[in-house]
Amino acid sequence: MVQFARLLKTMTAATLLSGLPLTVWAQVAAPKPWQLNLGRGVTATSENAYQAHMAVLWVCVAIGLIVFAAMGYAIFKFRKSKGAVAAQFSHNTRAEIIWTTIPVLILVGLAFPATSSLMKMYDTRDSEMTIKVVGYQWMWGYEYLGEGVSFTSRLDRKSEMLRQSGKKVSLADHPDYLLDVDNPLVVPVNTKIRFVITADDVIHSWWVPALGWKQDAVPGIINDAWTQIDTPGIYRGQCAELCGKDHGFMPIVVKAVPKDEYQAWLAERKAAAAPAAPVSTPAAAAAAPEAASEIASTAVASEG
Ligand SMILES: [Cu+2]
Repeated sequence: MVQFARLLKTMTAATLLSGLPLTVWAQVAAPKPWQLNLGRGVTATSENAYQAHMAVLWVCVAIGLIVFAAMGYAIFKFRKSKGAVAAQFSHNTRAEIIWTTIPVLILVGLAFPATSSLMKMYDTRDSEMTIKVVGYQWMWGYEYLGEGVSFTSRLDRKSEMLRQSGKKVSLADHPDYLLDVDNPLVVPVNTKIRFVITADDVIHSWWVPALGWKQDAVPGIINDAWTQIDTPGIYRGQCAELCGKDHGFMPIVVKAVPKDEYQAWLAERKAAAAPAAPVSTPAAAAAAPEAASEIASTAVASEG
């Protein structure tokens, strides 16, 4: 029994030690070849998801170590060649209470941080700007609500040409093959941005892993989500809902830039925006009256 206690102590120490270099495993936003762990992302949402994932991982590691060590110990210690005789009881109320209560407590303990993260994830209040995202077969439409700026974003020409060529594409041909677009979504850093997401034809899903969420784009329905990126950079993603033959060829590129750079870009875009057709669908306008009225008031303002 003393041996077993010592074993447990060693295992606990090993588990704690292995838990220490969490930061060593920190990942940058873009996935690396042979990356094993979940990426850390660049938003509070992705950080929460990462921490929840690591907490669950280490709980599983600890349970795994305890269970397999106890099993190994029992197999070795109570082996037949040592004359061990199996016990014949079939019920033990105390053991049953223990092995029900402990897992319930572990699950409740894990549910608390997960639930609070989920609640934060769905809280789109106090956002400073809104971008409407519309999924099309097979590209994305972006509209900066109230700014009169909208455009479509589709697979870049170089990826398209390489893909049509039928050759085996290497990193040297295109470092961001199938993950680059003609018009990236430009957003300011340190700004809470609300996204309203819908689709025009079939269900798509807007997914940029570094932001820590994905959201379905469903025709006739407006889903919303938010993000706040603190590190300038380029973050890439893809459509994450099988949407037809070119599902794999409608990537997403988010370019997060400092606020003044964003304002300059927006001004340039506004100036260049000879009246481009807004990427509005009747369904979207019906489901988001405040968005529609915002567009209407912008239109009135620009007419007057
Ligand atoms: Cu799609």
